[in-house]
Amino acid sequence: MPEEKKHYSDKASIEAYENAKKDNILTVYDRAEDLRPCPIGSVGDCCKHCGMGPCRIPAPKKEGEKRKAGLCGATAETIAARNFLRMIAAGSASHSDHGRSVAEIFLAAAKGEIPGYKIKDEQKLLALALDFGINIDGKDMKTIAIEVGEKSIAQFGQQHGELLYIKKAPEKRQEIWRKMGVVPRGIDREVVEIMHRTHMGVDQDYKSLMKQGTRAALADGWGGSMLATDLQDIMFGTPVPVYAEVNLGVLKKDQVNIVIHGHEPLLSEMIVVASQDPEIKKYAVAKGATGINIAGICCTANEILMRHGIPIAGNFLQQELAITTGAIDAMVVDVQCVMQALQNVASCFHTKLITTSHQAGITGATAIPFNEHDALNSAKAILKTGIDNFPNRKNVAIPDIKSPMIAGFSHETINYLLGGSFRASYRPLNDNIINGRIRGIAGVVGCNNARTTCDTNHLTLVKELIKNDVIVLTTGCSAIGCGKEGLLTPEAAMEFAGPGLREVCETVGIPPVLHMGACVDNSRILIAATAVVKEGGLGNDISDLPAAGAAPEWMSEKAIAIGQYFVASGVYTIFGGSAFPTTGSPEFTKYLFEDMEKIYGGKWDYTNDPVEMARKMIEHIDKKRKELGIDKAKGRVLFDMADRRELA
Ligand code: NFS
Ligand code: SF4
Repeated sequence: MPEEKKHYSDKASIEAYENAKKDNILTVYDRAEDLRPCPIGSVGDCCKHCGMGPCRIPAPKKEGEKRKAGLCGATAETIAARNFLRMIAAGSASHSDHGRSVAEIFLAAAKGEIPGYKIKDEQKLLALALDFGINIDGKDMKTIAIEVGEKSIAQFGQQHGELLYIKKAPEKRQEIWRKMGVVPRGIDREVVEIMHRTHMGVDQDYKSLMKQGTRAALADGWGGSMLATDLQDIMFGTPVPVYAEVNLGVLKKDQVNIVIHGHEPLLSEMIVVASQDPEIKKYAVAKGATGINIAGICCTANEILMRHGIPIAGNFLQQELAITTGAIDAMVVDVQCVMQALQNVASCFHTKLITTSHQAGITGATAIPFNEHDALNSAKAILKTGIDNFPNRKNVAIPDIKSPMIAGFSHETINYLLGGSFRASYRPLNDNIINGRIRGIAGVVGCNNARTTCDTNHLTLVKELIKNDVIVLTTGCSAIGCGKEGLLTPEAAMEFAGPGLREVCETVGIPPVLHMGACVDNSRILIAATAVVKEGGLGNDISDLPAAGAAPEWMSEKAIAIGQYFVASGVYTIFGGSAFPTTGSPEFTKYLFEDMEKIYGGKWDYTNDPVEMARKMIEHIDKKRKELGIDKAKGRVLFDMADRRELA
């Protein structure tokens, strides 16, 4: 048995977890103690793609012993690669199906078929129309929006040619993809082709398999995810910096607490609107509450945080704990990362678990299917269910702990903040990278994993990076973890950042860790990286940048899809968590961890030690600085007055 590790690192969760324990309520870490991961499956050595298996083929214990193959003869490499591809398929499908839902609502909204949704960011609509090659001359907004909506939906079912977004990548990147034959045709097609090629007895060569894995992952990052982000921004507004609070302490004792959990902002946007309706507020007061408090969990939380400053109750491993406070009157879920254990925990309290997606049936939960044609009333019905439940509360124990944070760093906002309103640009960022005040850029993203202490890998890594003058872009549950720790404030620069990064943060007034949104918003990081390339002076491809990516506590299949599209976009990408899902096959793993770099300029890596992870990322950043010839500029460079004027 490994030594007992701490489960949570933040005080609110520790308190809530101990309370739950006292009441004999078991949550994810208790189950983790009871159920060990399979050592064979966790490293990719098990195939169950046909009825002759599952075939489990761990590496032989004795040296010189021949390794077994599956009944069909599938080797360890093929089995590990097929498993890896199916994770990419599931991850890409999840992000992209989210994107599809958004696109469908977008088109209906553009046509004026669904009241409640409209175009908020016309500027971004026009920019996207141009990206899509739509002629906008003399057309009104409605016509343009309809054309953008139709083109967007067509991206999913397109059978030939290239995804439209591919053209947003640096030229050199596009050439690499074309040369390798991995430019996605249509989003759905690439996912389906993975399922076909990983069926028993089809693709039997890991290099060939990984080509398709890459193509589907690119269809996610430069397809489904990017569409989701852009269309959401156009409908709900492109995020700008916003102040909010995070952690279980955002729940309120005297108000109706409605917690929104999952991933799609389509309904939650409406819930936010509905919660401000005077009639609904009155209804809550009539039931004895002083108001309605909306809070979020996971990526839906990030979506409504970014656009409205709605507080966040917690990240992935806090979902059950939030209910154990006894203060949640309704937890409203849609899709992805919603633990099946929630209903069990909810049944120990008064909490109503409400499932709103026709895609997510949840045994025991209340189903209130979201009807986009009558979105506001759907939202009101959900709120009323929560309000009606408020008087049923019993014991309430909310940890009085929360942290302030600034979120809302879209690519457009960063551009504006750095360059100023007269000439928005990444120039100052590039200059500060070149002169060495900023050593490099890191994307730290992704999940929490109950096989590690919640948030610890993220926080240790992020602190190491900013201490070494690496600016951090963050999304997903990682961003929420950083928020809890106070890293998403400008003050964090004073406390944790190295001298160069601190100076830039102070001058511009930004945190050293920038919250860029939900996991689909990793596409914002791709666009930001491309903007840095296009600004000039740092090479001509993403792979030239002093940049690296990490998912220090990965757990979901979506994380694997994200990892692969970052690698294929030229980024050194390192994962942490209890295991990496291919290490059972050393040859295939070497392909991912070494050979990929020769093809794409980016590669995978893995360590569960966050300090080591930081070291490796910084080493990569320094290598890139050297290749760019900007390694000499390092060291402390003070701002002179001209610099300050330039930045301010
Ligand atoms: Ni990303 Fe967001 Fe969190 Fe992981 Fe799940 S919520 S989409 S998958 S656990 S970061
Ligand atoms: Fe075993 Fe091959 Fe069937 Fe997989 S496909 S379960 S390796 S026989």
